[in-house]
This record gives sequence, C-alpha cells and structure tokens, in this order.
Amino acid sequence: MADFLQNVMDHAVAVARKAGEVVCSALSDERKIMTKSSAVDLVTQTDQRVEQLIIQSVKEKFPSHRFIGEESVAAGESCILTDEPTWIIDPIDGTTNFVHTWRWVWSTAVWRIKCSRPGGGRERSVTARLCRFLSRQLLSDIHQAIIATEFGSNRDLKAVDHIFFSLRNILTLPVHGVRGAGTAAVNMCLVALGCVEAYYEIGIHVWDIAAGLLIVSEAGGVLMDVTGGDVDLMSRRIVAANNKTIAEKVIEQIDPFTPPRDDAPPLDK
Ligand code: LIP
Repeated sequence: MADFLQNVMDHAVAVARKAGEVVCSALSDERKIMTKSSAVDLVTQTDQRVEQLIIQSVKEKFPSHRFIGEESVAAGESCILTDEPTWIIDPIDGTTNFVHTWRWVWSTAVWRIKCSRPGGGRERSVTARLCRFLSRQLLSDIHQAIIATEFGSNRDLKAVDHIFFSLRNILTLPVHGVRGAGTAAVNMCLVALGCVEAYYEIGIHVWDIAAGLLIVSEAGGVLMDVTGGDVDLMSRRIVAANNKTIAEKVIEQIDPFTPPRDDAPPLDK
C-alpha cells in the first residue's frame, strides 16, 4: 500500500508540475474567454486543455481511477464522490487571475482514496506533505488576525448581501485586515503557512477546496462548515483556520446561506 501511495503521490506531483508549466506558458497567449454559471464565472481553453492533460496522464497510469474535474462537470459530467479512488481536479484555480494575468494562479490535482474497513473508512492524503515541515506561530487573538475571503462569482443580490454582511462583521470586530488571493487553493495554503489566520467562503466548489483541505489539515489547521459543523465537501462552504479559537470567532461573524450543492441533480442547480 505504501509503495502504491508513493506512486500516486509521485504522479500527482509530476502532473501538477507539467500542468503548471502549460498554464505559465499560456499566460502570454491570446485567451478566448468563455463564461459558465454567471457572466463573471470565467473559463478559457487553457483550463479545458490542462484538465484533459491531467486526466489523460492519470488514466494511462491508473486506468481504474475516477475523476471529478471542474471543466468536465461544467460540460455535463456528474459530480458524485464514491469510495473509488478519485482525482478531484481544478486545472486553474484562479481563472479570473489568469485571464487578467494577475499571477496568483494555482493548478491543482488531487487524489483522494477511501479504504473501507469494518466499522469505518480511512482517508489518506498524498499531496499534502509539504506543510508538515513548516513552523507557524499560532495567533489566537482575532483582533490581530488577517482573514482571507473572496466575493466569488455569484452576483445574485441576496447572496451578495450575505457576503457583504459577513465582511462588515469581520471588518468591524475589528481585525488587522481582510485579504483575498483570488483562489481558494492559494488562500488555504496561506492559512497552512500561517500568513493569514483564517479563510472562509460560501460559493466555492469541491475542486476549489479539495487540495487545500488536505494541506490545511496536515499543517495542523482547523476545517469547519460556516455554521460550525464538519466540512461537507459538496456543500460549497468552508472555514479554514490556524486554530479553533479563530475559526469559531470567524464563524460567529458569518451570515450563512446555502448555494445549490455540487452533487445536486442538474435540475436543482
Ligand atoms: C475560484 C475560487 C475562488 C472563488 C472564485 C472561483 P476558479 O475558482 O478559487 O475562491 O472566489 O469565484 O470559484 O473558478 O478560478 O477555479
């Protein structure tokens, strides 16, 4: 099992590096920009190309594995997570940054496995080792914190009101600052690195956070739903924090809402 996981890990790292090269070299190309769920939910041919590159490469090496990919789901494929080994792929997390050549671009490929055992399951992460070695100074005073969040791509007035109300609550606590890298994956890495104390967002998708969940948890961080319960991968809501005290303070400020789930049947979305 250990050799197998190492093989998967090595392949994940190699294919993510290759994907990163393709994305970086496409930064100077002319981009054809398309939209998905809203006029500001952007996708380019590079997103689609990189996702196919990752899927093809993984299929050659691990033919039985499954995929949940951002652009494949946008093209109509299902977003159902089973117990089968599944790669959750966001080819470019931060597509808007990419379109505007704002260079916080993140290319992500994650493998996730559940090994069933009598009485329960076990999850192994294979991409999140990096942060184990980082030492962080933990801050538990919210008033000295920097909190990361995003506005997302939902321009529905009610959703925007919820987002602004939460932001107002956070700012007036007060906190030292609010930041956003433009990508959930990078925001979660910033939590793991201790550069920001917490990140929260409502409206992200499973492929935006899958890699970050592993990285934050292996760095010793805390992951919760915006109402304080466990994270539900498909619920499109996340709080990631350096520690529980900060997570709970952030959660107290959030005005929650419930976007359509990632695994909802197409008609409910
Ligand atoms: C992005 C997320 C970000 C969110 C954006 C978008 P994409 O992912 O990482 O947190 O605010 O609306 O969903 O679309 O660049 O992969």
